[in-house]
Amino acid sequence: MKPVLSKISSLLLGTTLAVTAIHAADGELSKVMKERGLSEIDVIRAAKTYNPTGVKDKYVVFSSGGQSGQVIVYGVPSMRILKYIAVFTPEPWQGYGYDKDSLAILRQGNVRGKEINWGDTHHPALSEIDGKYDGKWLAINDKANPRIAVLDLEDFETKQIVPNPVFKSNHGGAFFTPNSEYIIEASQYAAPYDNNYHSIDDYKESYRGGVTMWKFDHKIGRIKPKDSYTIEMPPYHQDLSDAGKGASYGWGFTNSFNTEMYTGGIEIGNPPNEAGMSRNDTDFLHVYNWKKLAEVAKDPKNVKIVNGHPIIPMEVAVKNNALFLIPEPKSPHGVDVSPDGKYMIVCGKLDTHASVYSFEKIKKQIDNKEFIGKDPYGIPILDMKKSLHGQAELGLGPLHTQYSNVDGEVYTSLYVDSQVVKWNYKDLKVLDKENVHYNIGHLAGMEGKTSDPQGDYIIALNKLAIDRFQNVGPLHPQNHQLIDISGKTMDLLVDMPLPLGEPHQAVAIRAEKLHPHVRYKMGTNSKTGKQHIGKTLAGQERIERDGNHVTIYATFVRSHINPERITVNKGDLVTMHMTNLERAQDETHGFTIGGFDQHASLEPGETTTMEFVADIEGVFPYYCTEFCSALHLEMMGYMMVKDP
Ligand code: CUK
Ligand code: CUA
Repeated sequence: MKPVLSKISSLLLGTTLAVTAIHAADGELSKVMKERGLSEIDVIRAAKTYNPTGVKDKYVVFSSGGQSGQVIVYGVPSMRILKYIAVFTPEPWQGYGYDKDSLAILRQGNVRGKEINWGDTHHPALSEIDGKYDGKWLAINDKANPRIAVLDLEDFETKQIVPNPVFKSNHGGAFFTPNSEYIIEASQYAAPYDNNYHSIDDYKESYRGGVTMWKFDHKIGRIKPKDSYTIEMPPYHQDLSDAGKGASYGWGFTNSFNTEMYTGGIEIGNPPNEAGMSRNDTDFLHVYNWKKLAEVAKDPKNVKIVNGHPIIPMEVAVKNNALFLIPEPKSPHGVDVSPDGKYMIVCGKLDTHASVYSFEKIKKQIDNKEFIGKDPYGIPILDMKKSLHGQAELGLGPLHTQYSNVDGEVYTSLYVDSQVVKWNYKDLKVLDKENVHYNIGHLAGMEGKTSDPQGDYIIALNKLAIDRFQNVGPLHPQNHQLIDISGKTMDLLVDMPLPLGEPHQAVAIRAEKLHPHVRYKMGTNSKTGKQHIGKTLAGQERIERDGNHVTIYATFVRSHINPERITVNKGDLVTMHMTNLERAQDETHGFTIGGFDQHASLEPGETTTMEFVADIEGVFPYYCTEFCSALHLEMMGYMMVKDP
């Protein structure tokens, strides 16, 4: 036992005193290891992820919540969950979607006038300055109802949802350009831009893919739809994207599949043609100069307007030397730009190789107008071989790649082999493989796709863990596995079950870069960041009536809701502005009135509004829902609804 104990102690504390203390605990440690069946390496791994109470994590991870429509926040290396952020779906604790102000955010996401309370989040993205995370904003896409949401990392709340006016699904977002000038959102399944019926027989003529470049105002953290544009692309299914940086600054890269333009084409009762979407040997990497196209889009002559949104037609993009195709391995997943922007690594599920494209080689062909032909839509095609730095044989089902702090060293997920492979994309040599739990999709490095990757860890994002945790029925938890990459070989440290939707992608940032505030300026509408129209200070509480509209200006402070009695007539519209007057940072109050499907969470200093029609007669106690003081239960009142 001695060697491992001193290893652990120096790992943990590194002082002679500590060594002595741990040696004193020798007997206890051996006993625990024996009782729990732990090996020495288990204990070391545990020590590498254990945070004693009060100790905080080095990194903060923002993970897609998949079908939950949320974002999950957790710490690394402890893998402790810190928050679920409601984005595309109502969230009861935070009152998201249950009070008027947050409902207004959720309803920004209406699609063609329809209320959508569901989302399929895939790819979170942190805002960047000079290709590095700045800890200010987070964006995430909803694949199902193509939308992008923007979250503020000052309070970890959703501030804006922008539906895509022309796409019918997306997958290639969200990705920030290196100075957060734009957020890239590429479509997924080709569909008509307008909202009309188009026969599938007209697929090649009227269905389209595309990439929307959402103009982002980094200062205020909002997308500006009016200054945004979409690059029309052929009806291939567009896929994951990435923004060039450094050497490739100004360019964007988007994968695609189904360049066969297979649309089923079957009669009911016949088996589908499995090879339909996999007939070709390659698909196309789309390469576009968003910087140039942003200028092109400013001239109204260059765009066509669909659903009020400017589209740059393919021929205009081609004429401006700003759109090209390069063959890429079939059914690609990730296109991942290197920290210096000189290389793009593309992996396709149906090819055992990772393909490393050289931007220099691509640029040379573009500058020399050296093309091997055009696709059916007139887009110039570059030679694949001439664009490649090289290929590396990694294994079965390579998907996504993350960079580390060691030059040339990358980590790629292998879906079919259920492995993470460490390799060098410059000399194309495989260095190590680590078995992970099956069904790995993305993997997350620490700032692993910025111009300043940190190394340290890789998180394998695995789907549906059938045997790693207690059986909780046929729907299984997801599994995020933390891997130590600081050594010569990888070492899998710990599994974390996540009982939310598919993990898809996660992004990790150094915790020291985040500076969330702990309370709001008194009377703030957290959704807008501005002073709330319903801000109410102590002594200003009142109930106003205007016809059948009753407006209540209420305050919350331990341990009273003021007013404590509200009488309204059946059928009245009730608007209740609520201000939490507290200054202490953990004095959140909640508010609900039973029977009206209302709930609000009021953080210190926050004002929020709930609004409902008092359409049933009776007596309705209302109360604070957060255990806020010894007199929390007493923090209540009555709403009486009478039939006039
Ligand atoms: S992902 Cu969206 S299908 Cu490989 Cu980015 Cu999971
Ligand atoms: Cu306020 Cu409980």
